[in-house]
Amino acid sequence: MIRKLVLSHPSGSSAEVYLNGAHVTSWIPAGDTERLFLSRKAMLENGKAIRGGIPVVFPQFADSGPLPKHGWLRTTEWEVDSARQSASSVTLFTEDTASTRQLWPHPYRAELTVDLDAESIEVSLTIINTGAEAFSFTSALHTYLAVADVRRAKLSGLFAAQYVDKTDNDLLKNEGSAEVRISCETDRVYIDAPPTLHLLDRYTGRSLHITATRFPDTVVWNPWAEKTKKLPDMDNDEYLRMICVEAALASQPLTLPPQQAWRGSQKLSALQADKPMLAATEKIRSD
Ligand code: TA6
Repeated sequence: MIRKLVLSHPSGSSAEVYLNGAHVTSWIPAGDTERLFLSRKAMLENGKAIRGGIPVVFPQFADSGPLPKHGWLRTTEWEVDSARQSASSVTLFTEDTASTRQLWPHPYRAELTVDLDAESIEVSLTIINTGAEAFSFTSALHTYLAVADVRRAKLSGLFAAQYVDKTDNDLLKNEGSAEVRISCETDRVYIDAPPTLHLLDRYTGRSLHITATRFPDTVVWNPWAEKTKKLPDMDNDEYLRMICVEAALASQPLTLPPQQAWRGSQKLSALQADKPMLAATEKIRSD
């Protein structure tokens, strides 16, 4: 049976975390509605990757090497560290096994901590090299954010950042726009991106601050219509309801010496107070 934890904060905010993948699938800030996208067709089964929420990617981002795409932590059943669990916070962990060592011969411990506050959620991934030799890895928190209509969302903070355009032969480009908008298949790795971004859903007026720590890159992904049809765990129209803004360590692998730890995090903060003002401003601009 697939196991899920429910976190709740006295303010009324809540989050859900599946042990399969240490996968956050829901985040509802206080007085708000769902902020993470989860596909209607997501496979909520042990050993299956979940389409939506916050998949944990390690030790390989995407198909950048010989390992399974995005690694295996997203399909691994994690354990709860009961000494680090409260109503609004939890730490899960997983370690190497004989079968992971067959794929990748390195001992490790991964920990994922989810901290829920009234208007924010912070997800932190710690990788510990428990072996006697250094290893290199890439990683991401592959966050799927919910939007009412991705065509009316805009992501600010990436102006002038260099990115690898995976939909255009991996060409290196410069972001020329102050606001990234999605109007076709988008798959970009922004290299050494600014740590704080702002996502505005112009349809609802809701917005989010997205802050990454020690994940130097940002991945922006939307499969758009054609690719979505090929994804068995996503409905045809659902690409309109999501945008992935991923905290990533993707462009350059990180080398972790033996017995050392690396910790990276992504914090999402809901900006409800700005909502009426932003909605009004956006309405005036788009009229
Ligand atoms: O992070 C973007 C990406 O690497 C895309 O290229 C796309 O394939 C996406 O991840 C989803 O991958 P998945 O294996 O979950 O279908």
